Amino acid sequence: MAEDTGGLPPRSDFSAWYNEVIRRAEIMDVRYPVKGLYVWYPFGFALRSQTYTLLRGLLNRDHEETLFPLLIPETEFMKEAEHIKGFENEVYWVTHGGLSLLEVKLALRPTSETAIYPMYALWIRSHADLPLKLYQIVSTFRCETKHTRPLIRLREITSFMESHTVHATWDEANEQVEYELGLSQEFYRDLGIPILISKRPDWDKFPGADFTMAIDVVMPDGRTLQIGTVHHLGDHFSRTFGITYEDVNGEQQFGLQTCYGISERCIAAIIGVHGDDKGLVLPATVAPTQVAIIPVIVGKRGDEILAAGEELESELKQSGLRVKMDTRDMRPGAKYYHWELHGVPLRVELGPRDLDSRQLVCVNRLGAKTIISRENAAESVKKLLGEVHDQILARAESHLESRLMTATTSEECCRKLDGNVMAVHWCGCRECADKLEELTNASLLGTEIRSRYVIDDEGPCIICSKLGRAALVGRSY
Ligand code: P5A
Ligand code: ZN
Repeated sequence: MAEDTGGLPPRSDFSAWYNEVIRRAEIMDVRYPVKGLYVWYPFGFALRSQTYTLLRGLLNRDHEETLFPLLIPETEFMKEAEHIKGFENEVYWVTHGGLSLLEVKLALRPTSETAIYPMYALWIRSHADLPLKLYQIVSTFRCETKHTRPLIRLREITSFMESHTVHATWDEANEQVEYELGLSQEFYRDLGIPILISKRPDWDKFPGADFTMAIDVVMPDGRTLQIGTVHHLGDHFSRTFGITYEDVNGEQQFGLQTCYGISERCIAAIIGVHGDDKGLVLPATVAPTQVAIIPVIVGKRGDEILAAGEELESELKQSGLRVKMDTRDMRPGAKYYHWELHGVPLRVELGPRDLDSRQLVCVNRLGAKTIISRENAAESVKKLLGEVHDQILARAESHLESRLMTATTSEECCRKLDGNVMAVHWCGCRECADKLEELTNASLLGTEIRSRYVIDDEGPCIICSKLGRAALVGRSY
């Protein structure tokens, strides 16, 4: 019925559903008059705050937060050749201060390597200064030429977490790469999102990196979204920017570096992976409201019900839960619809019968109803929130599993690719990859797949039949 879904397209029509849910659930307003720039509604912003509080908590275990300027002088930006090549088509330049032309034009950072590393060169003197591990969460600007989309492909990335580390040795930097992949795994597990980790092919690595490890999620339409990358930078940037340290023998050495980035694509992943025909389904870890209390007022006991609701609300809040009692003058059904659309993990219905029986009717966002006792309500509610989290993770995992397929010929790969991600064997040569990409109209996402996958480590290359290794092929956002 039109009223029930409020005009939300079915999630099977993912692109239409996504655009509509972002608007109706008040995540972002897309009407800002600059292409690729969007406005966070307060509800979307609250979701962003919760999600980035979670991310900060993980990072703060071994990084420190910092803040660097937005503007980068052209002279610094132009120092690292590969880095320039990778970004020159996407950089916005500030050329004027008022009416006068600037002597050195200034880049709006597309990422902050060239802002941060000249300062690292000043800060790092000896091995005692290492490792250095800083991160910042800032806006970055990329004049993307591909189709822009809220949270997915932005020209102002408003929630760019970038970490930049310096180490004494290549191996130590490599351990940091592993550590940050583990951290991402934990972050996405807390969001109930199963991920694929793989090594991007050489031609697709970050400009200026030794190698790039990528984190991908499979969206409901089977297309992959890169929701994080960890790069081993080797000594490319430290040679360019003169980041050196004196080792224990008194000799000058170049620092070895990593960088790591996550953007608001993580929120696109939450929305896309968990949502359903009714709207958002938010993991309790980051839902701005974890529990909605809906007073069901029939007959004359309105005041009594509201008082009981307030008491419950403050009791749950005191136990650390994010709770809202919805006292608006609307039918309960309309309120249920509102909170479902906004993804609230649990609603508690409170009517006269529940007062008398000292019970609470709890309905989770997946529709499961549980009756709990009014005594120790906070404890029971927390247990229910844990259960619904496990359920959405399990559902997301089985979705991922159902979308992962294998193929041994390019013809089979082509046939199965629509809506799926393929695991194949590939010999590692560029020509075979080009041919495969051309035949399938998809990309070779990566090798050295870390996450669970469905193919032997080795097998004959899907194109040339020489010995190959497992690789992922998919169509990506
Ligand atoms: C790592 C942080 C970097 O920029 N420098 C500092 C490194 N890597 S990256 O792969 O180019 O970007 C990191 C992650 O940011 C997301 N991302 C985007 N999100 C939204 N809109 C965009 N236009 C956009 N571009 C990149 C991706 O998730 C990427 O992995
Ligand atoms: Zn081959």
